[in-house]
Amino acid sequence: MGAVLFCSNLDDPEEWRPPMTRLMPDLELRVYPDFGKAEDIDVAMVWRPPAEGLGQFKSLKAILSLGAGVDQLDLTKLPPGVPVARLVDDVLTTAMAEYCLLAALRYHRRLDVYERNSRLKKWEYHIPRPASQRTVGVLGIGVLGGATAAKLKANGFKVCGWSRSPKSIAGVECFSGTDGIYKMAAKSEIVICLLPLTSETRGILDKKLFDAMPQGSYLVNVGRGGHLNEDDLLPALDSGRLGGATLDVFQKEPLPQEHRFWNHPQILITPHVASTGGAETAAPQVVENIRRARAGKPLLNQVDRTKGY
Ligand code: NDP
Ligand code: OXD
Repeated sequence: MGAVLFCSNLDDPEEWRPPMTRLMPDLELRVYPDFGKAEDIDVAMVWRPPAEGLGQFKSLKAILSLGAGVDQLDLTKLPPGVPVARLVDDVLTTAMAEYCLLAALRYHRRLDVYERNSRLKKWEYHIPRPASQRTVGVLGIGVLGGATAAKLKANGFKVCGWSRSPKSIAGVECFSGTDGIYKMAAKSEIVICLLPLTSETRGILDKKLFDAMPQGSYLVNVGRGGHLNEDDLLPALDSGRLGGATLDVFQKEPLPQEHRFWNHPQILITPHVASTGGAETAAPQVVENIRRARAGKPLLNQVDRTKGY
């Protein structure tokens, strides 16, 4: 029986050990860098791989991401042929939909404006519009984008979505393909990015997209910092092309103290907390994947290493 490597600078292995051991009593969980003999390790649970990579673990049968995203693993540098799985967790999914609804409602009900006005003691009315007159566009309608679209819909918004493959989702106007994103943007007063970061989606939140959105629209980025062209955002906000941006993810995290985003009155920053998974709820799929890897079976939530998500 092999051992499982746990390697993360963000996650606490002692939160994972009890729920995993309950399901797999003979589990041997070894925490990086105290993993003993490298050849014992047959499964790696990682947020980011160690700096030297995972190449020394010659018996590796699976790499299990501790996140829903896998870009932080840099798939191109992982040992070839080893299957990679990501987390799909109801707690994480619900939290993400909740965050996106909150961000959309904040703009919809102009709380961003009232936050600024209250600091200026400014009494100014903005007559609310019904949510049914406001369209929210969701970039990426997979697990998280799909749940977010459903939550927005349930709260009365008109919802559009963009994905790589064409989709049909009741109550959501679906777009795909390279021109689909601009067609969707043209309708969307709030655009939420829930794409995975790949070579195709890097820098996708750029001037071209902002120019396609209605004047004064809002951006919510909960995908990855690499989706946003940072140099394009500030002129878009300063010119009024965009009315505001809610950013949870950044090219460099934590966001450096000197970064221009911190002081911008129309940017709301949250520290990559839009959603997190729970060890308790995610442990069953991780344990199932350890079993599957050892039995040579396909993994749950297996990533397509060629597509990058
Ligand atoms: P999924 O793989 O379930 O969904 C991804 C969606 O993006 C799919 O609809 C996919 O299209 C679409 N997509 C991918 N590439 C393209 C492309 N080139 N053009 C158009 N659409 C594309 O991922 P999740 O929903 O689970 O997660 C999305 C991302 O959310 C993660 O990768 C991660 O970066 C981020 N995240 C952020 C968190 C935070 O706290 N801020 C927490 C967790 C995740 P198709 O359906 O056709 O494949
Ligand atoms: C994830 C994240 O990918 O927290 O799970 O960003």
